[in-house]
Amino acid sequence: MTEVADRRFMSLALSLGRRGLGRTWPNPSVGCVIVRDGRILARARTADGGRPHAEVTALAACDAREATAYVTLEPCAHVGETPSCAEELARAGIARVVIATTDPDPRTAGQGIARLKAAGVAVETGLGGDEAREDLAGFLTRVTAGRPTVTLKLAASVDGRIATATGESQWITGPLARRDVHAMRARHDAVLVGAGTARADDPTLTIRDLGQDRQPVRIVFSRRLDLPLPSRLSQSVEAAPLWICHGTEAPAAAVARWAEAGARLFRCPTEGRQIAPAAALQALGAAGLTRIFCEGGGSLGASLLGADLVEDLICFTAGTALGAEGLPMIGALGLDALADAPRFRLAGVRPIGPDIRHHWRRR
Ligand code: AOF
Ligand code: ZN
Repeated sequence: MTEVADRRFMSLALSLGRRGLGRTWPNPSVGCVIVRDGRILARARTADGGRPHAEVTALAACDAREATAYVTLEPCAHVGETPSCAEELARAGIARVVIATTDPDPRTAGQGIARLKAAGVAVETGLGGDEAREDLAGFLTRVTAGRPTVTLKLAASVDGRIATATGESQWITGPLARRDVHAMRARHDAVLVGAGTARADDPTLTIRDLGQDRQPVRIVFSRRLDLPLPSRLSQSVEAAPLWICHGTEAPAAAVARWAEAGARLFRCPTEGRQIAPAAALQALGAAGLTRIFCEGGGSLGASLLGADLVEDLICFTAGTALGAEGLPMIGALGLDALADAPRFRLAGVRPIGPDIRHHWRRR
């Protein structure tokens, strides 16, 4: 097989895997393509909810004897509710496996590769590795650091304001940007807002108009759990799960009321006037989340940025100016030196209707 063909099939596996982002947590969304004599026999990604694994689905769809399997993550070595993918690949008679990146899950961590090799399968690792690690960053971070990755979405005027001094903030960016935001929500496991945003906007935080059959979890950080009840969030718990991270000082009565309303509650330590963001993310990682999409507001954004917990920044800019009296899109960071400012590198820039979208990635 030529290198060009290897790259082409791995790139197909990567794009299959990307289609499952936001749909497979707590598991990674893995892509798998099975090829013989340059012809694709089967292709699959990890199923919604995380099982069956990509390899199992692909193997079930073809006779894979003497074929090559392209997988974006090392096939698993453990027997769980699905069989070990490494063993299933070997048993199916696969001759060669091309792996983009290894799986740090301690149940696999190299043992998937070892099992394949022990069974006489040729194994190559690393093709498409950078791209795979980018796509699978949420899962890899959950396994190696115990927390999900965070994408922080901002939308503001050219002078970085999200509202006038009176708090008027609706429709700064246009309808196409809003649609784009909904598509981004769909590629994350959960959507997160702070208590201020939940109170001011009374949002639903569901995905609409995209034919979406699977809703991300909705999360609110509210230190005192003083959120209005009922609200659009509480009235839509049937449509999408609602999780609330609250501080230790939240009144027991409020905790009970929200549990009654169908929310899942996480008691978190506080740091000043905020929920301690690192501790809250650890709790959410333990609950299985791998990718969180944070939509503000400014204090929550600042708290996540200040703790260096933002992997990706998506910033929409609208062609308007709101002036120094407008509300800034990021709250106080308490910085003295420029050297301490969080740094991002540009990963993409695109006009979205009348607005601009910048994608920044952590350095
Ligand atoms: C694969 N192919 O498509 C995925 C894998 O709970 P389980 O038994 O489903 O195992 C989850 C682990 O399997 C997960 O932590 C990760 O290491 C691996 N995910 N592996 O071979 C797949 N999604
Ligand atoms: Zn597996």
